[in-house]
Amino acid sequence: MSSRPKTPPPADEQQAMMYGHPIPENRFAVRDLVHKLPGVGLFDLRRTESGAHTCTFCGACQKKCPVGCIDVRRDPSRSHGKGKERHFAGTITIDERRCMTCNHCMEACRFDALVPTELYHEHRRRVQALAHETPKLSAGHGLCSGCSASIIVNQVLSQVDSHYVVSGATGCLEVSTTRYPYTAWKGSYIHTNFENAAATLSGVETAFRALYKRGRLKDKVKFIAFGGDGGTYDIGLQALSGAMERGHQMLYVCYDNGAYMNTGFQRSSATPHGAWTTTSPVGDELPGKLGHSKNLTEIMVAHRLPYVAQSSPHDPQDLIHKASKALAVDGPTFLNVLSACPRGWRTDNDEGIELSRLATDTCYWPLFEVNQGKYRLTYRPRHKRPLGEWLERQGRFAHLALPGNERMLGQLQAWVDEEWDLLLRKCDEIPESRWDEASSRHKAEPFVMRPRRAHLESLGEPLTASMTYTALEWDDFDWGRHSGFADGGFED
Ligand SMILES: Cc1ncc(C[n+]2csc(CCOP(=O)(O)OP(=O)(O)O)c2C)c(N)n1
Ligand code: SF4
Ligand code: SF4
Ligand code: SF4
Repeated sequence: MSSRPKTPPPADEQQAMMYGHPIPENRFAVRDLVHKLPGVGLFDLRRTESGAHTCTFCGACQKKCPVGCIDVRRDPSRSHGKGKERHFAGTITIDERRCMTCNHCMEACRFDALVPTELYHEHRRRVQALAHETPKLSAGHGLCSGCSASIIVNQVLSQVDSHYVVSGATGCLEVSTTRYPYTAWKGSYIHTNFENAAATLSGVETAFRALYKRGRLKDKVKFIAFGGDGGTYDIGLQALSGAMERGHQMLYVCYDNGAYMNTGFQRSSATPHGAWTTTSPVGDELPGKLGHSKNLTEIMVAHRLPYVAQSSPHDPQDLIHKASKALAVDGPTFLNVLSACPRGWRTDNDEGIELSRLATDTCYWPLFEVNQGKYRLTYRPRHKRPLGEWLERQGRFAHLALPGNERMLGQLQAWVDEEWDLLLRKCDEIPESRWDEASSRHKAEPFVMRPRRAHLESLGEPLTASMTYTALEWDDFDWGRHSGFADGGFED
């Protein structure tokens, strides 16, 4: 094995490896692009014959971008004329590195002002090729519809180009993808106990290292562990900490859905303050979970790992780039990824990706990385949204809108603001108070939380965990034929 830790190549070198040339750095103004970088970026502004651009800086493209990479600002002081002669001035800033070439911005533009360049088409071909590549987790697994866990696995494993061994901690992802005698995993997969995914993998990695040393193995193998927040923040923390401290070459991915979902929504130390779970019920005695969630990403940073990052599957460019960086390191790395759970969050199945974006736009779940100890924010929302916008869409928080719970809502918002400011300082970013005073709605006017009617109506009923199968289906199931239970197998 080579000496470790090995630094991943710088971002532009990685892009050069992927695309043959670096993607233009971070943010740029289309204005600048037109004048200074013709044909280099992904987008261009359409111009009339007289050379005037056709953009009205209306912001429709910004609203439609699912990953939030467009920032439009109209400059009224430089806009002039009337009716058809009206000319608008402003800036469009596009963070091209997170663009996933979905076309939504261009489809939203009524003036066909935003046009794709050749580079956009090339980039789109590559994104589509990646998406159409055979996923490493096959269809037909038993995860609920709308569960983000499988999306996370496929995005992370899309960056593995060698043999790999996955160790899966017991949890929804594990039980739903390995129902005996079937498996949804296309590579080597070890089912480990709830608490020891990292310990099992460190043993496997050590065994492979011994085989390399003796010359009995030549091919490189990647080692990746997946665990839910219960298996990572709580019960597997000791095994994880040990594996990271010993410096095993492995990437540990926590898919954080904020509770022990598989066993019927019990609170974990990742459960947000105020959330309903079956062990933090809402009633006369308790208003949901007491206390804020543990900051596991910071705990992993404190292990002085070469690479630690926080990401979310709604932004595939962010997650796959972080996975590729982490996998390039010959040492221990860690990714904490937000994972929407429609069952436990009490939402519709199709809301997970949108809610994940809202979690980053409210700064509940910031996207950042710590590369060789250096913090970098990888997404800064143009408008920091009030936390209530994320909470009101989830049934597990509906009670926070009831009279008497205002204090808890305020506490949650204050906690998010404090954590966000702390992170901004670590990342050497402008404090929120100076970012854009007018852009933070909750600072300008108090936010009133309005959960959906269905969420409010369900508050009166005792909320219980309901399993994927109905009781009838459980009874009908032929255990003897399909599982290990009948012949004395174990449940884990
Ligand atoms: C030592 C031990 N305690 C409890 C269990 C029961 N159990 C299996 S999965 C699970 C919840 C897993 O939660 P999490 O890790 O958050 O993953 P999720 O189900 O949310 O995907 C529990 C409590 C177990 N298998 N082993
Ligand atoms: S590119 Fe189109 S949608 Fe975007 S701000 Fe300009 S006119 Fe509006
Ligand atoms: S193509 Fe999609 S991801 Fe890229 S800027 Fe437009 S809306 Fe955003
Ligand atoms: S209960 Fe939640 S985490 Fe588990 S499979 Fe269903 S959606 Fe995914």
